[in-house]
Amino acid sequence: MNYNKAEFYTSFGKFSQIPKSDRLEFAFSGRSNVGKSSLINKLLNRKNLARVSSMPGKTVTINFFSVENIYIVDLPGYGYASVSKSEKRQWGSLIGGYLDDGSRQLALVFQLVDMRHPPSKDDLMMINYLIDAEIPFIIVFTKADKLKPNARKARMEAFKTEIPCFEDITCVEFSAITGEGVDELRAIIDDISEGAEITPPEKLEGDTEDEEEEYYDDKEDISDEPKSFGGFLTPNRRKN
Ligand SMILES: Nc1nc2c(ncn2[C@@H]2O[C@H](COP(=O)(O)OP(=O)(O)OP(=O)(O)O)[C@@H](O)[C@H]2O)c(=O)[nH]1
Ligand SMILES: [Mg+2]
Repeated sequence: MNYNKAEFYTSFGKFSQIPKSDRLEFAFSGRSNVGKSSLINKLLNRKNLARVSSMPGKTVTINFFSVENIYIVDLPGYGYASVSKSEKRQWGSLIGGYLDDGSRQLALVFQLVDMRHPPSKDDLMMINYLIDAEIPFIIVFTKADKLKPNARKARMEAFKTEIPCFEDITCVEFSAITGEGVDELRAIIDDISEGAEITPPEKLEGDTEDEEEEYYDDKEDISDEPKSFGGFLTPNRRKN
């Protein structure tokens, strides 16, 4: 994938505004200020394509960036203390609507966690949600440049007990300053997007009875299986 070909596509403030999915989507989730926009800029080799906020929590929009045949999706950050109740509600229905929409071709969620601190309550809520909803995800530990080697080792050790199903989750250590981890993230996206079959949205609606039947047959085949793309499987709590 040529990440230099990225363009800002569009921004949505309401779930109902988001058009049907016509490409694989890779979404970046995490609390406000964790470094989502910085990571996306690094990934796409751009200084300020995804706006890095000086005022965290101010923008409650989902931002789509187009790269070749995929979308990179910058989700609004959560957990910002001075956000009003109505803004929190807006956030909840936007993110909830997006992640719950089974018709989207959501290939993978990158759940960002600040490497310097234990995961927040909201981080754990997101991780538990992703596990329970069987949405494939990996964890990206951000701001790796801010920790000295010993402190970093200690944090990585602590995450093993702080994060549920840790041993089953793929983790990448990342820094937007040094670029550590960016090749690994690109390789993950490349792997998934090269192997995936894209379903155009018209097909989902079923123009003919046969096509519709075929679509529902397909759905039945996978209904009992956790969602999986390119080898990333969400951890299955029930086996524990
Ligand atoms: N040292 C260091 N600073 C970082 C890194 N990533 C982000 N930052 C800084 O952290 C702050 C927040 O970064 P953003 O990328 O705007 O965070 P965000 O998750 O997009 O925040 P919201 O859009 O509010 O949800 C900025 O001041 C960045 O410069 C990193 O890897 N290392
Ligand atoms: Mg941001």
